[in-house]
Amino acid sequence: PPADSASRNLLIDANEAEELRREFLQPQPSLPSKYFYDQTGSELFDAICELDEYYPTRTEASIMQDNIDEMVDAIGTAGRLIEYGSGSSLKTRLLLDNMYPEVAYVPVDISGDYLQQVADQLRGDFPDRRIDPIAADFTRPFQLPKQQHAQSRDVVYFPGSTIGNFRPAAASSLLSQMRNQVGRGGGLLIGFDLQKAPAVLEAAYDDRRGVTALFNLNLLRHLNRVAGANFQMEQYRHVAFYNDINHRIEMHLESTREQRVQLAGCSRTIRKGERILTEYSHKYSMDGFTRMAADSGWRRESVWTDPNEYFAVAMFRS
Ligand code: AVI
Repeated sequence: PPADSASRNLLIDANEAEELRREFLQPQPSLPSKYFYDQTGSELFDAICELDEYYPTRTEASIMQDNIDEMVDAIGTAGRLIEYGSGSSLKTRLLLDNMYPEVAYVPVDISGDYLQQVADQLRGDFPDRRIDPIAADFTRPFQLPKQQHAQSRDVVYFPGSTIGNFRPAAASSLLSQMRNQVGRGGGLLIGFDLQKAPAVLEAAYDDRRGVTALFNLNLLRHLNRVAGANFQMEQYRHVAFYNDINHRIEMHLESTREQRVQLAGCSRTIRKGERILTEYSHKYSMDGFTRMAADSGWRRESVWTDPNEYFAVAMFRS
């Protein structure tokens, strides 16, 4: 079949190739944000987190630091902390150091080898803590092993304002999936970015040193490598702006000339000045987020923020 032959020699599977073609061939072309994160992209993202302008990472870390006692009490004395998209688990070390000893840690990540490596390291560093990794794509329903004790509770941990990178409908369905996973009485500890002055937001996504621009452009290089694309990186420029109707940062790559692009077995013309959408990063109000979570079956129990009210970490109960 044409789709399969077109996908031959690609380092992505047929579903991913299909998703790429679907998004790229829309009247407003877009590319899935997950392709930011190859080795180079992950390193660039780490560099973004260190930038003066990029406040979310350090603000969330300080909120955690300042309220860790209340947070571990809200998680509870027994059960599991299930982290969606755990990656290096670096930000979770504070919780691992402080949570009640009967709370197991369940990192969930799509990259199985890396997950095992991280889990081994954590077992060495936290020898008294149960570490039960699960290799899964958390954007699709996945099975958790049954809890051993009836009194134990499951709490999903979803830090980093990653929820903001999902479109509203997908964010809602992810929140519902989490609710179904933990069942009645379960918890959700989640970080989300708050609405603020557009100038602060735009600086965070278009930094002076151009690290975010490189991060955005690297997506093209990644697709050239894994998806048979022929993007000319030097013919695109990074564009990031705040859309204050939809309350989101939008990142695009704008073509500086007309060109024909091949990708995953399809091709299209990109006009001079045309933009390819690469990411949304939604910014919420406290009430707006609480309402969205409520519609997915979550009641807010506590919320912690920083003195500027730039970022929030909230605990919900189902
Ligand atoms: C991973 N995610 C929460 C980041 C964000 O802020 O939306 C990704 C990012 N994009 C550009 N800078 C950072």
